[in-house]
Amino acid sequence: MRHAASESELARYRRDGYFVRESVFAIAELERMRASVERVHLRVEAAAGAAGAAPVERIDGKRYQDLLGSLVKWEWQEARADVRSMEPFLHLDPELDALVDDPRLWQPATALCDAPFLALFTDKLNFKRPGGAVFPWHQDSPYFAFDCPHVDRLVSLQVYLDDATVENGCLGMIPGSHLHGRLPCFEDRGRLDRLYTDVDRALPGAERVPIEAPAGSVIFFDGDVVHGSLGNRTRSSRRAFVLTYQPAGFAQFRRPGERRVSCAAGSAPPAPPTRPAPPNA
Ligand SMILES: O=C(O)CCC(=O)C(=O)O
Repeated sequence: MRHAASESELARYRRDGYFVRESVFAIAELERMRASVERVHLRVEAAAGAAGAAPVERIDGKRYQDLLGSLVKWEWQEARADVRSMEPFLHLDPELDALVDDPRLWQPATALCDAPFLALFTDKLNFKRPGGAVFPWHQDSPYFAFDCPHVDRLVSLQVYLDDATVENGCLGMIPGSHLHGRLPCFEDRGRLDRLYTDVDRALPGAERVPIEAPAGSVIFFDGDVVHGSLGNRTRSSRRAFVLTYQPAGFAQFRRPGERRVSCAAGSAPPAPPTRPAPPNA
């Protein structure tokens, strides 16, 4: 498999809980993806304004809404009509959906999931518009564990659609935090805010590494690694999407049925090696 994770990437994943591949997607591909995600944003805005739209629900003071088969989280500031994130989103655009089958994304994940064939677990689109709020430190596994008995076999990846810097709120990681399993959260903080990791208590003095990387870079990460991001202090968006893979044979998290990764000819995992015959057979 041409795009499989290398030994050094696997070692880094085991040690730090993540590794980064820079500039996996070319500019022309990114332009198409950006256009697609902006079309999705426009559709969500239109759906929110349509008669009969599902009501906005407030959880821990933040706005959530079920629109177009997606759980939409609006930007935290009350006056903003920007989507902060939405899960899932691939069902709204066939070109984006085809990314699930892109060998540059699924092939590195096979060894990380310890499975030769994969399916999609969930997909999420994050728009971090100018002024967009922080994403507090958290692990994904406590959230996935609500509806997944094999949470330790999930692997996520984030694709940057724009150059990501500290100023525009790139993803940040706490290397090695996955080795501690599920970490203490803020149990006194509401329904969803309680899922954020209490880093100062759980990992005092831990190093927090900003993942600055060009658009088109991909970060592969473990569900237990603590990650988050700062607010966007620039005048342009920092958009990204996250895919989470699982071994084949399981249904999706927030969509019905299995979405199996399709291995196109030439990109399928190799057949297991045939054992040499014993010398005197
Ligand atoms: O993109 C970000 O700012 C953080 C995203 C994230 O951690 C998540 O969606 O769980």
